[in-house]
Amino acid sequence: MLVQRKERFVGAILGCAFGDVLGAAVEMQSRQEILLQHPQLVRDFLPSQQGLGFGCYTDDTEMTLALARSILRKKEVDGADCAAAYAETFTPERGYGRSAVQVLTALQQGADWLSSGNMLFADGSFGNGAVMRIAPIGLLYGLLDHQQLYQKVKLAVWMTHTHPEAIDAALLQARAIGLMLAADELPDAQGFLEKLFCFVPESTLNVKLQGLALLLNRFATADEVVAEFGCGVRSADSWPPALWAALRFIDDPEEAIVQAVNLGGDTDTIGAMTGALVGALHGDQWFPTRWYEQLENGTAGRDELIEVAERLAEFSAC
Ligand code: F2R
Ligand code: MG
Ligand code: MG
Repeated sequence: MLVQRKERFVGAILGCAFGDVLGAAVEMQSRQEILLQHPQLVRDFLPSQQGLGFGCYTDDTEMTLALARSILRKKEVDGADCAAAYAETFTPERGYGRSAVQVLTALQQGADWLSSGNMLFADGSFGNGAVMRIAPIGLLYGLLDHQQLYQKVKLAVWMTHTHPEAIDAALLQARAIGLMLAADELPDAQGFLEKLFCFVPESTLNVKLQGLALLLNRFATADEVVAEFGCGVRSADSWPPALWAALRFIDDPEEAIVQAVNLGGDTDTIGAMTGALVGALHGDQWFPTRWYEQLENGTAGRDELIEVAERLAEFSAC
């Protein structure tokens, strides 16, 4: 498997956007509801349920793009600048979480990024808004040692997510993206999970990873994955299913994203996380034409996502 590095950066960023758009139209519908309406599974973009234009992405991709832009302008992960970038980019119509809306509005009004992450929840948000946007960190820094990667992740998410579960999920997704980017053959699922177990031995997410390993080992069905994790907005409920889809359908990136979205629940976000993982492995040669052509391409659309991904790849080579 000889996919070039730059193509993998593009694959991860566009993979995130494809999963986001594919899932957005059915976000928060259960798997049963989706299957009732789409017995052949959701495989094509659908009209938005939030009044966004056809093919438009949501907060998942918007925040990923904002994080990438911040890193490119500062040439490092700068917490204050990340917060400014999220606030500048914030488009409420793209469907943000309740706490995220409050925090980003406060940041626009000059709130301190070091304390903004505890505005709505005293213990911080455990929502998946940190892990959904972490692809740029995974691509650039995913193979750093634990402490170094933890610091980068924390700087990128602290202004919105201070809960340990949200930070650990983002840390694991960043590591997983780094491992996908570095792989020169299709990773074996159990070996891949072993590397993640070792990375966060103390995290509560390790229990989830062990459950995931058992499900993958016995080729469990999508229904069983939903029963095990729930697939809701909580980081621990949605990131393991995204990793499941990526590892279970590791040789078929399009199918991985389709299966991720059709789990139901937080579909755009599960799709975005799976898309970033499989894109970092497979690069940009697998994109379904219909997704590629229908992804929004105005300001901050497809072409800009590709350009930013390529600039990240160039930055990573410096
Ligand atoms: N929010 C959505 N989609 C539904 C909105 C659709 C749209 N507004 C419409 O107009 O129809 N999607 C996006 O939000 C998720 C990412 O959320 P994030 O950034 O983590 O936000 P937040 O607000 O921090 O957390 C989300 C919810 O989780 C619960 N929660 C979090 N921490 C909690 C805690 N410590 N205690 C109790 N509950 C907690 C709350 O219900 C939060 O609102 C992604 O799905 C993205 O696509
Ligand atoms: Mg979203
Ligand atoms: Mg979502």
